[in-house]
Amino acid sequence: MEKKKIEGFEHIRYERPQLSQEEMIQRSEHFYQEMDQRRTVREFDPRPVPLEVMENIILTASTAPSGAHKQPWTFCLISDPSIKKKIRDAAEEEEKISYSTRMPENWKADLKPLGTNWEKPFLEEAPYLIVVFKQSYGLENGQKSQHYYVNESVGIACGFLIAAIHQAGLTAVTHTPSPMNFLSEILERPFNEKPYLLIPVGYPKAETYVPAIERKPLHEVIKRF
Ligand code: IYR
Repeated sequence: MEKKKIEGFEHIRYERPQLSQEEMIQRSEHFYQEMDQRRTVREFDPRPVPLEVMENIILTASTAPSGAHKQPWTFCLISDPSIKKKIRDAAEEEEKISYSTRMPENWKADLKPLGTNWEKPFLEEAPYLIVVFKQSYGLENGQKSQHYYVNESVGIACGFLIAAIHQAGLTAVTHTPSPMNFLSEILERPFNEKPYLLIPVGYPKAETYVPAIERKPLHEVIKRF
């Protein structure tokens, strides 16, 4: 591997294969078509998923860029049914209050087409739950260190995670119980970590239906200058 020091720090040569324009167009179109097939799925088949697949998905998420390369994330991977049950019970307790008193009517109206409610059977049905924690600061041997752009970094990593789940032929739901401090307690996470997203992963249940909703067309999401 070709190496060189820049301002005293080791660098390695980086190259990407040069693609022809046609190949770039074809590959970007193909990737877009593939990602456009992704749908949030809230009903899972209990069929087990190989652990290696889950590890690869998490490794992919962990390739995301992060502020000062601090990689301020922890992915808790849960398959233990008793922990899933604890999470479901705690999430439903919060969601019951959210749906009955915390969420305003317009919010609930916006969710009507998605058919969500306080009940979260997917937290027990999905073969795996991934709970993503953001590390607000680093903590090693009791020493604090600064992390930068933590929300941006962890958000990007979750995007990679969701893309990798889809690419593996699996489905997920991006679940955000609120508040979700119960996850820190159940999973006994240290003080520097805060729950960010809860993502059940698995095969979709046989005969799954998803809401007939559309994505914005190009002209609505792009402004050219
Ligand atoms: N956290 C709740 C409510 C909810 C909120 C939004 I914004 C969604 O897009 C979906 C659900 C729940 O998980 O049910």
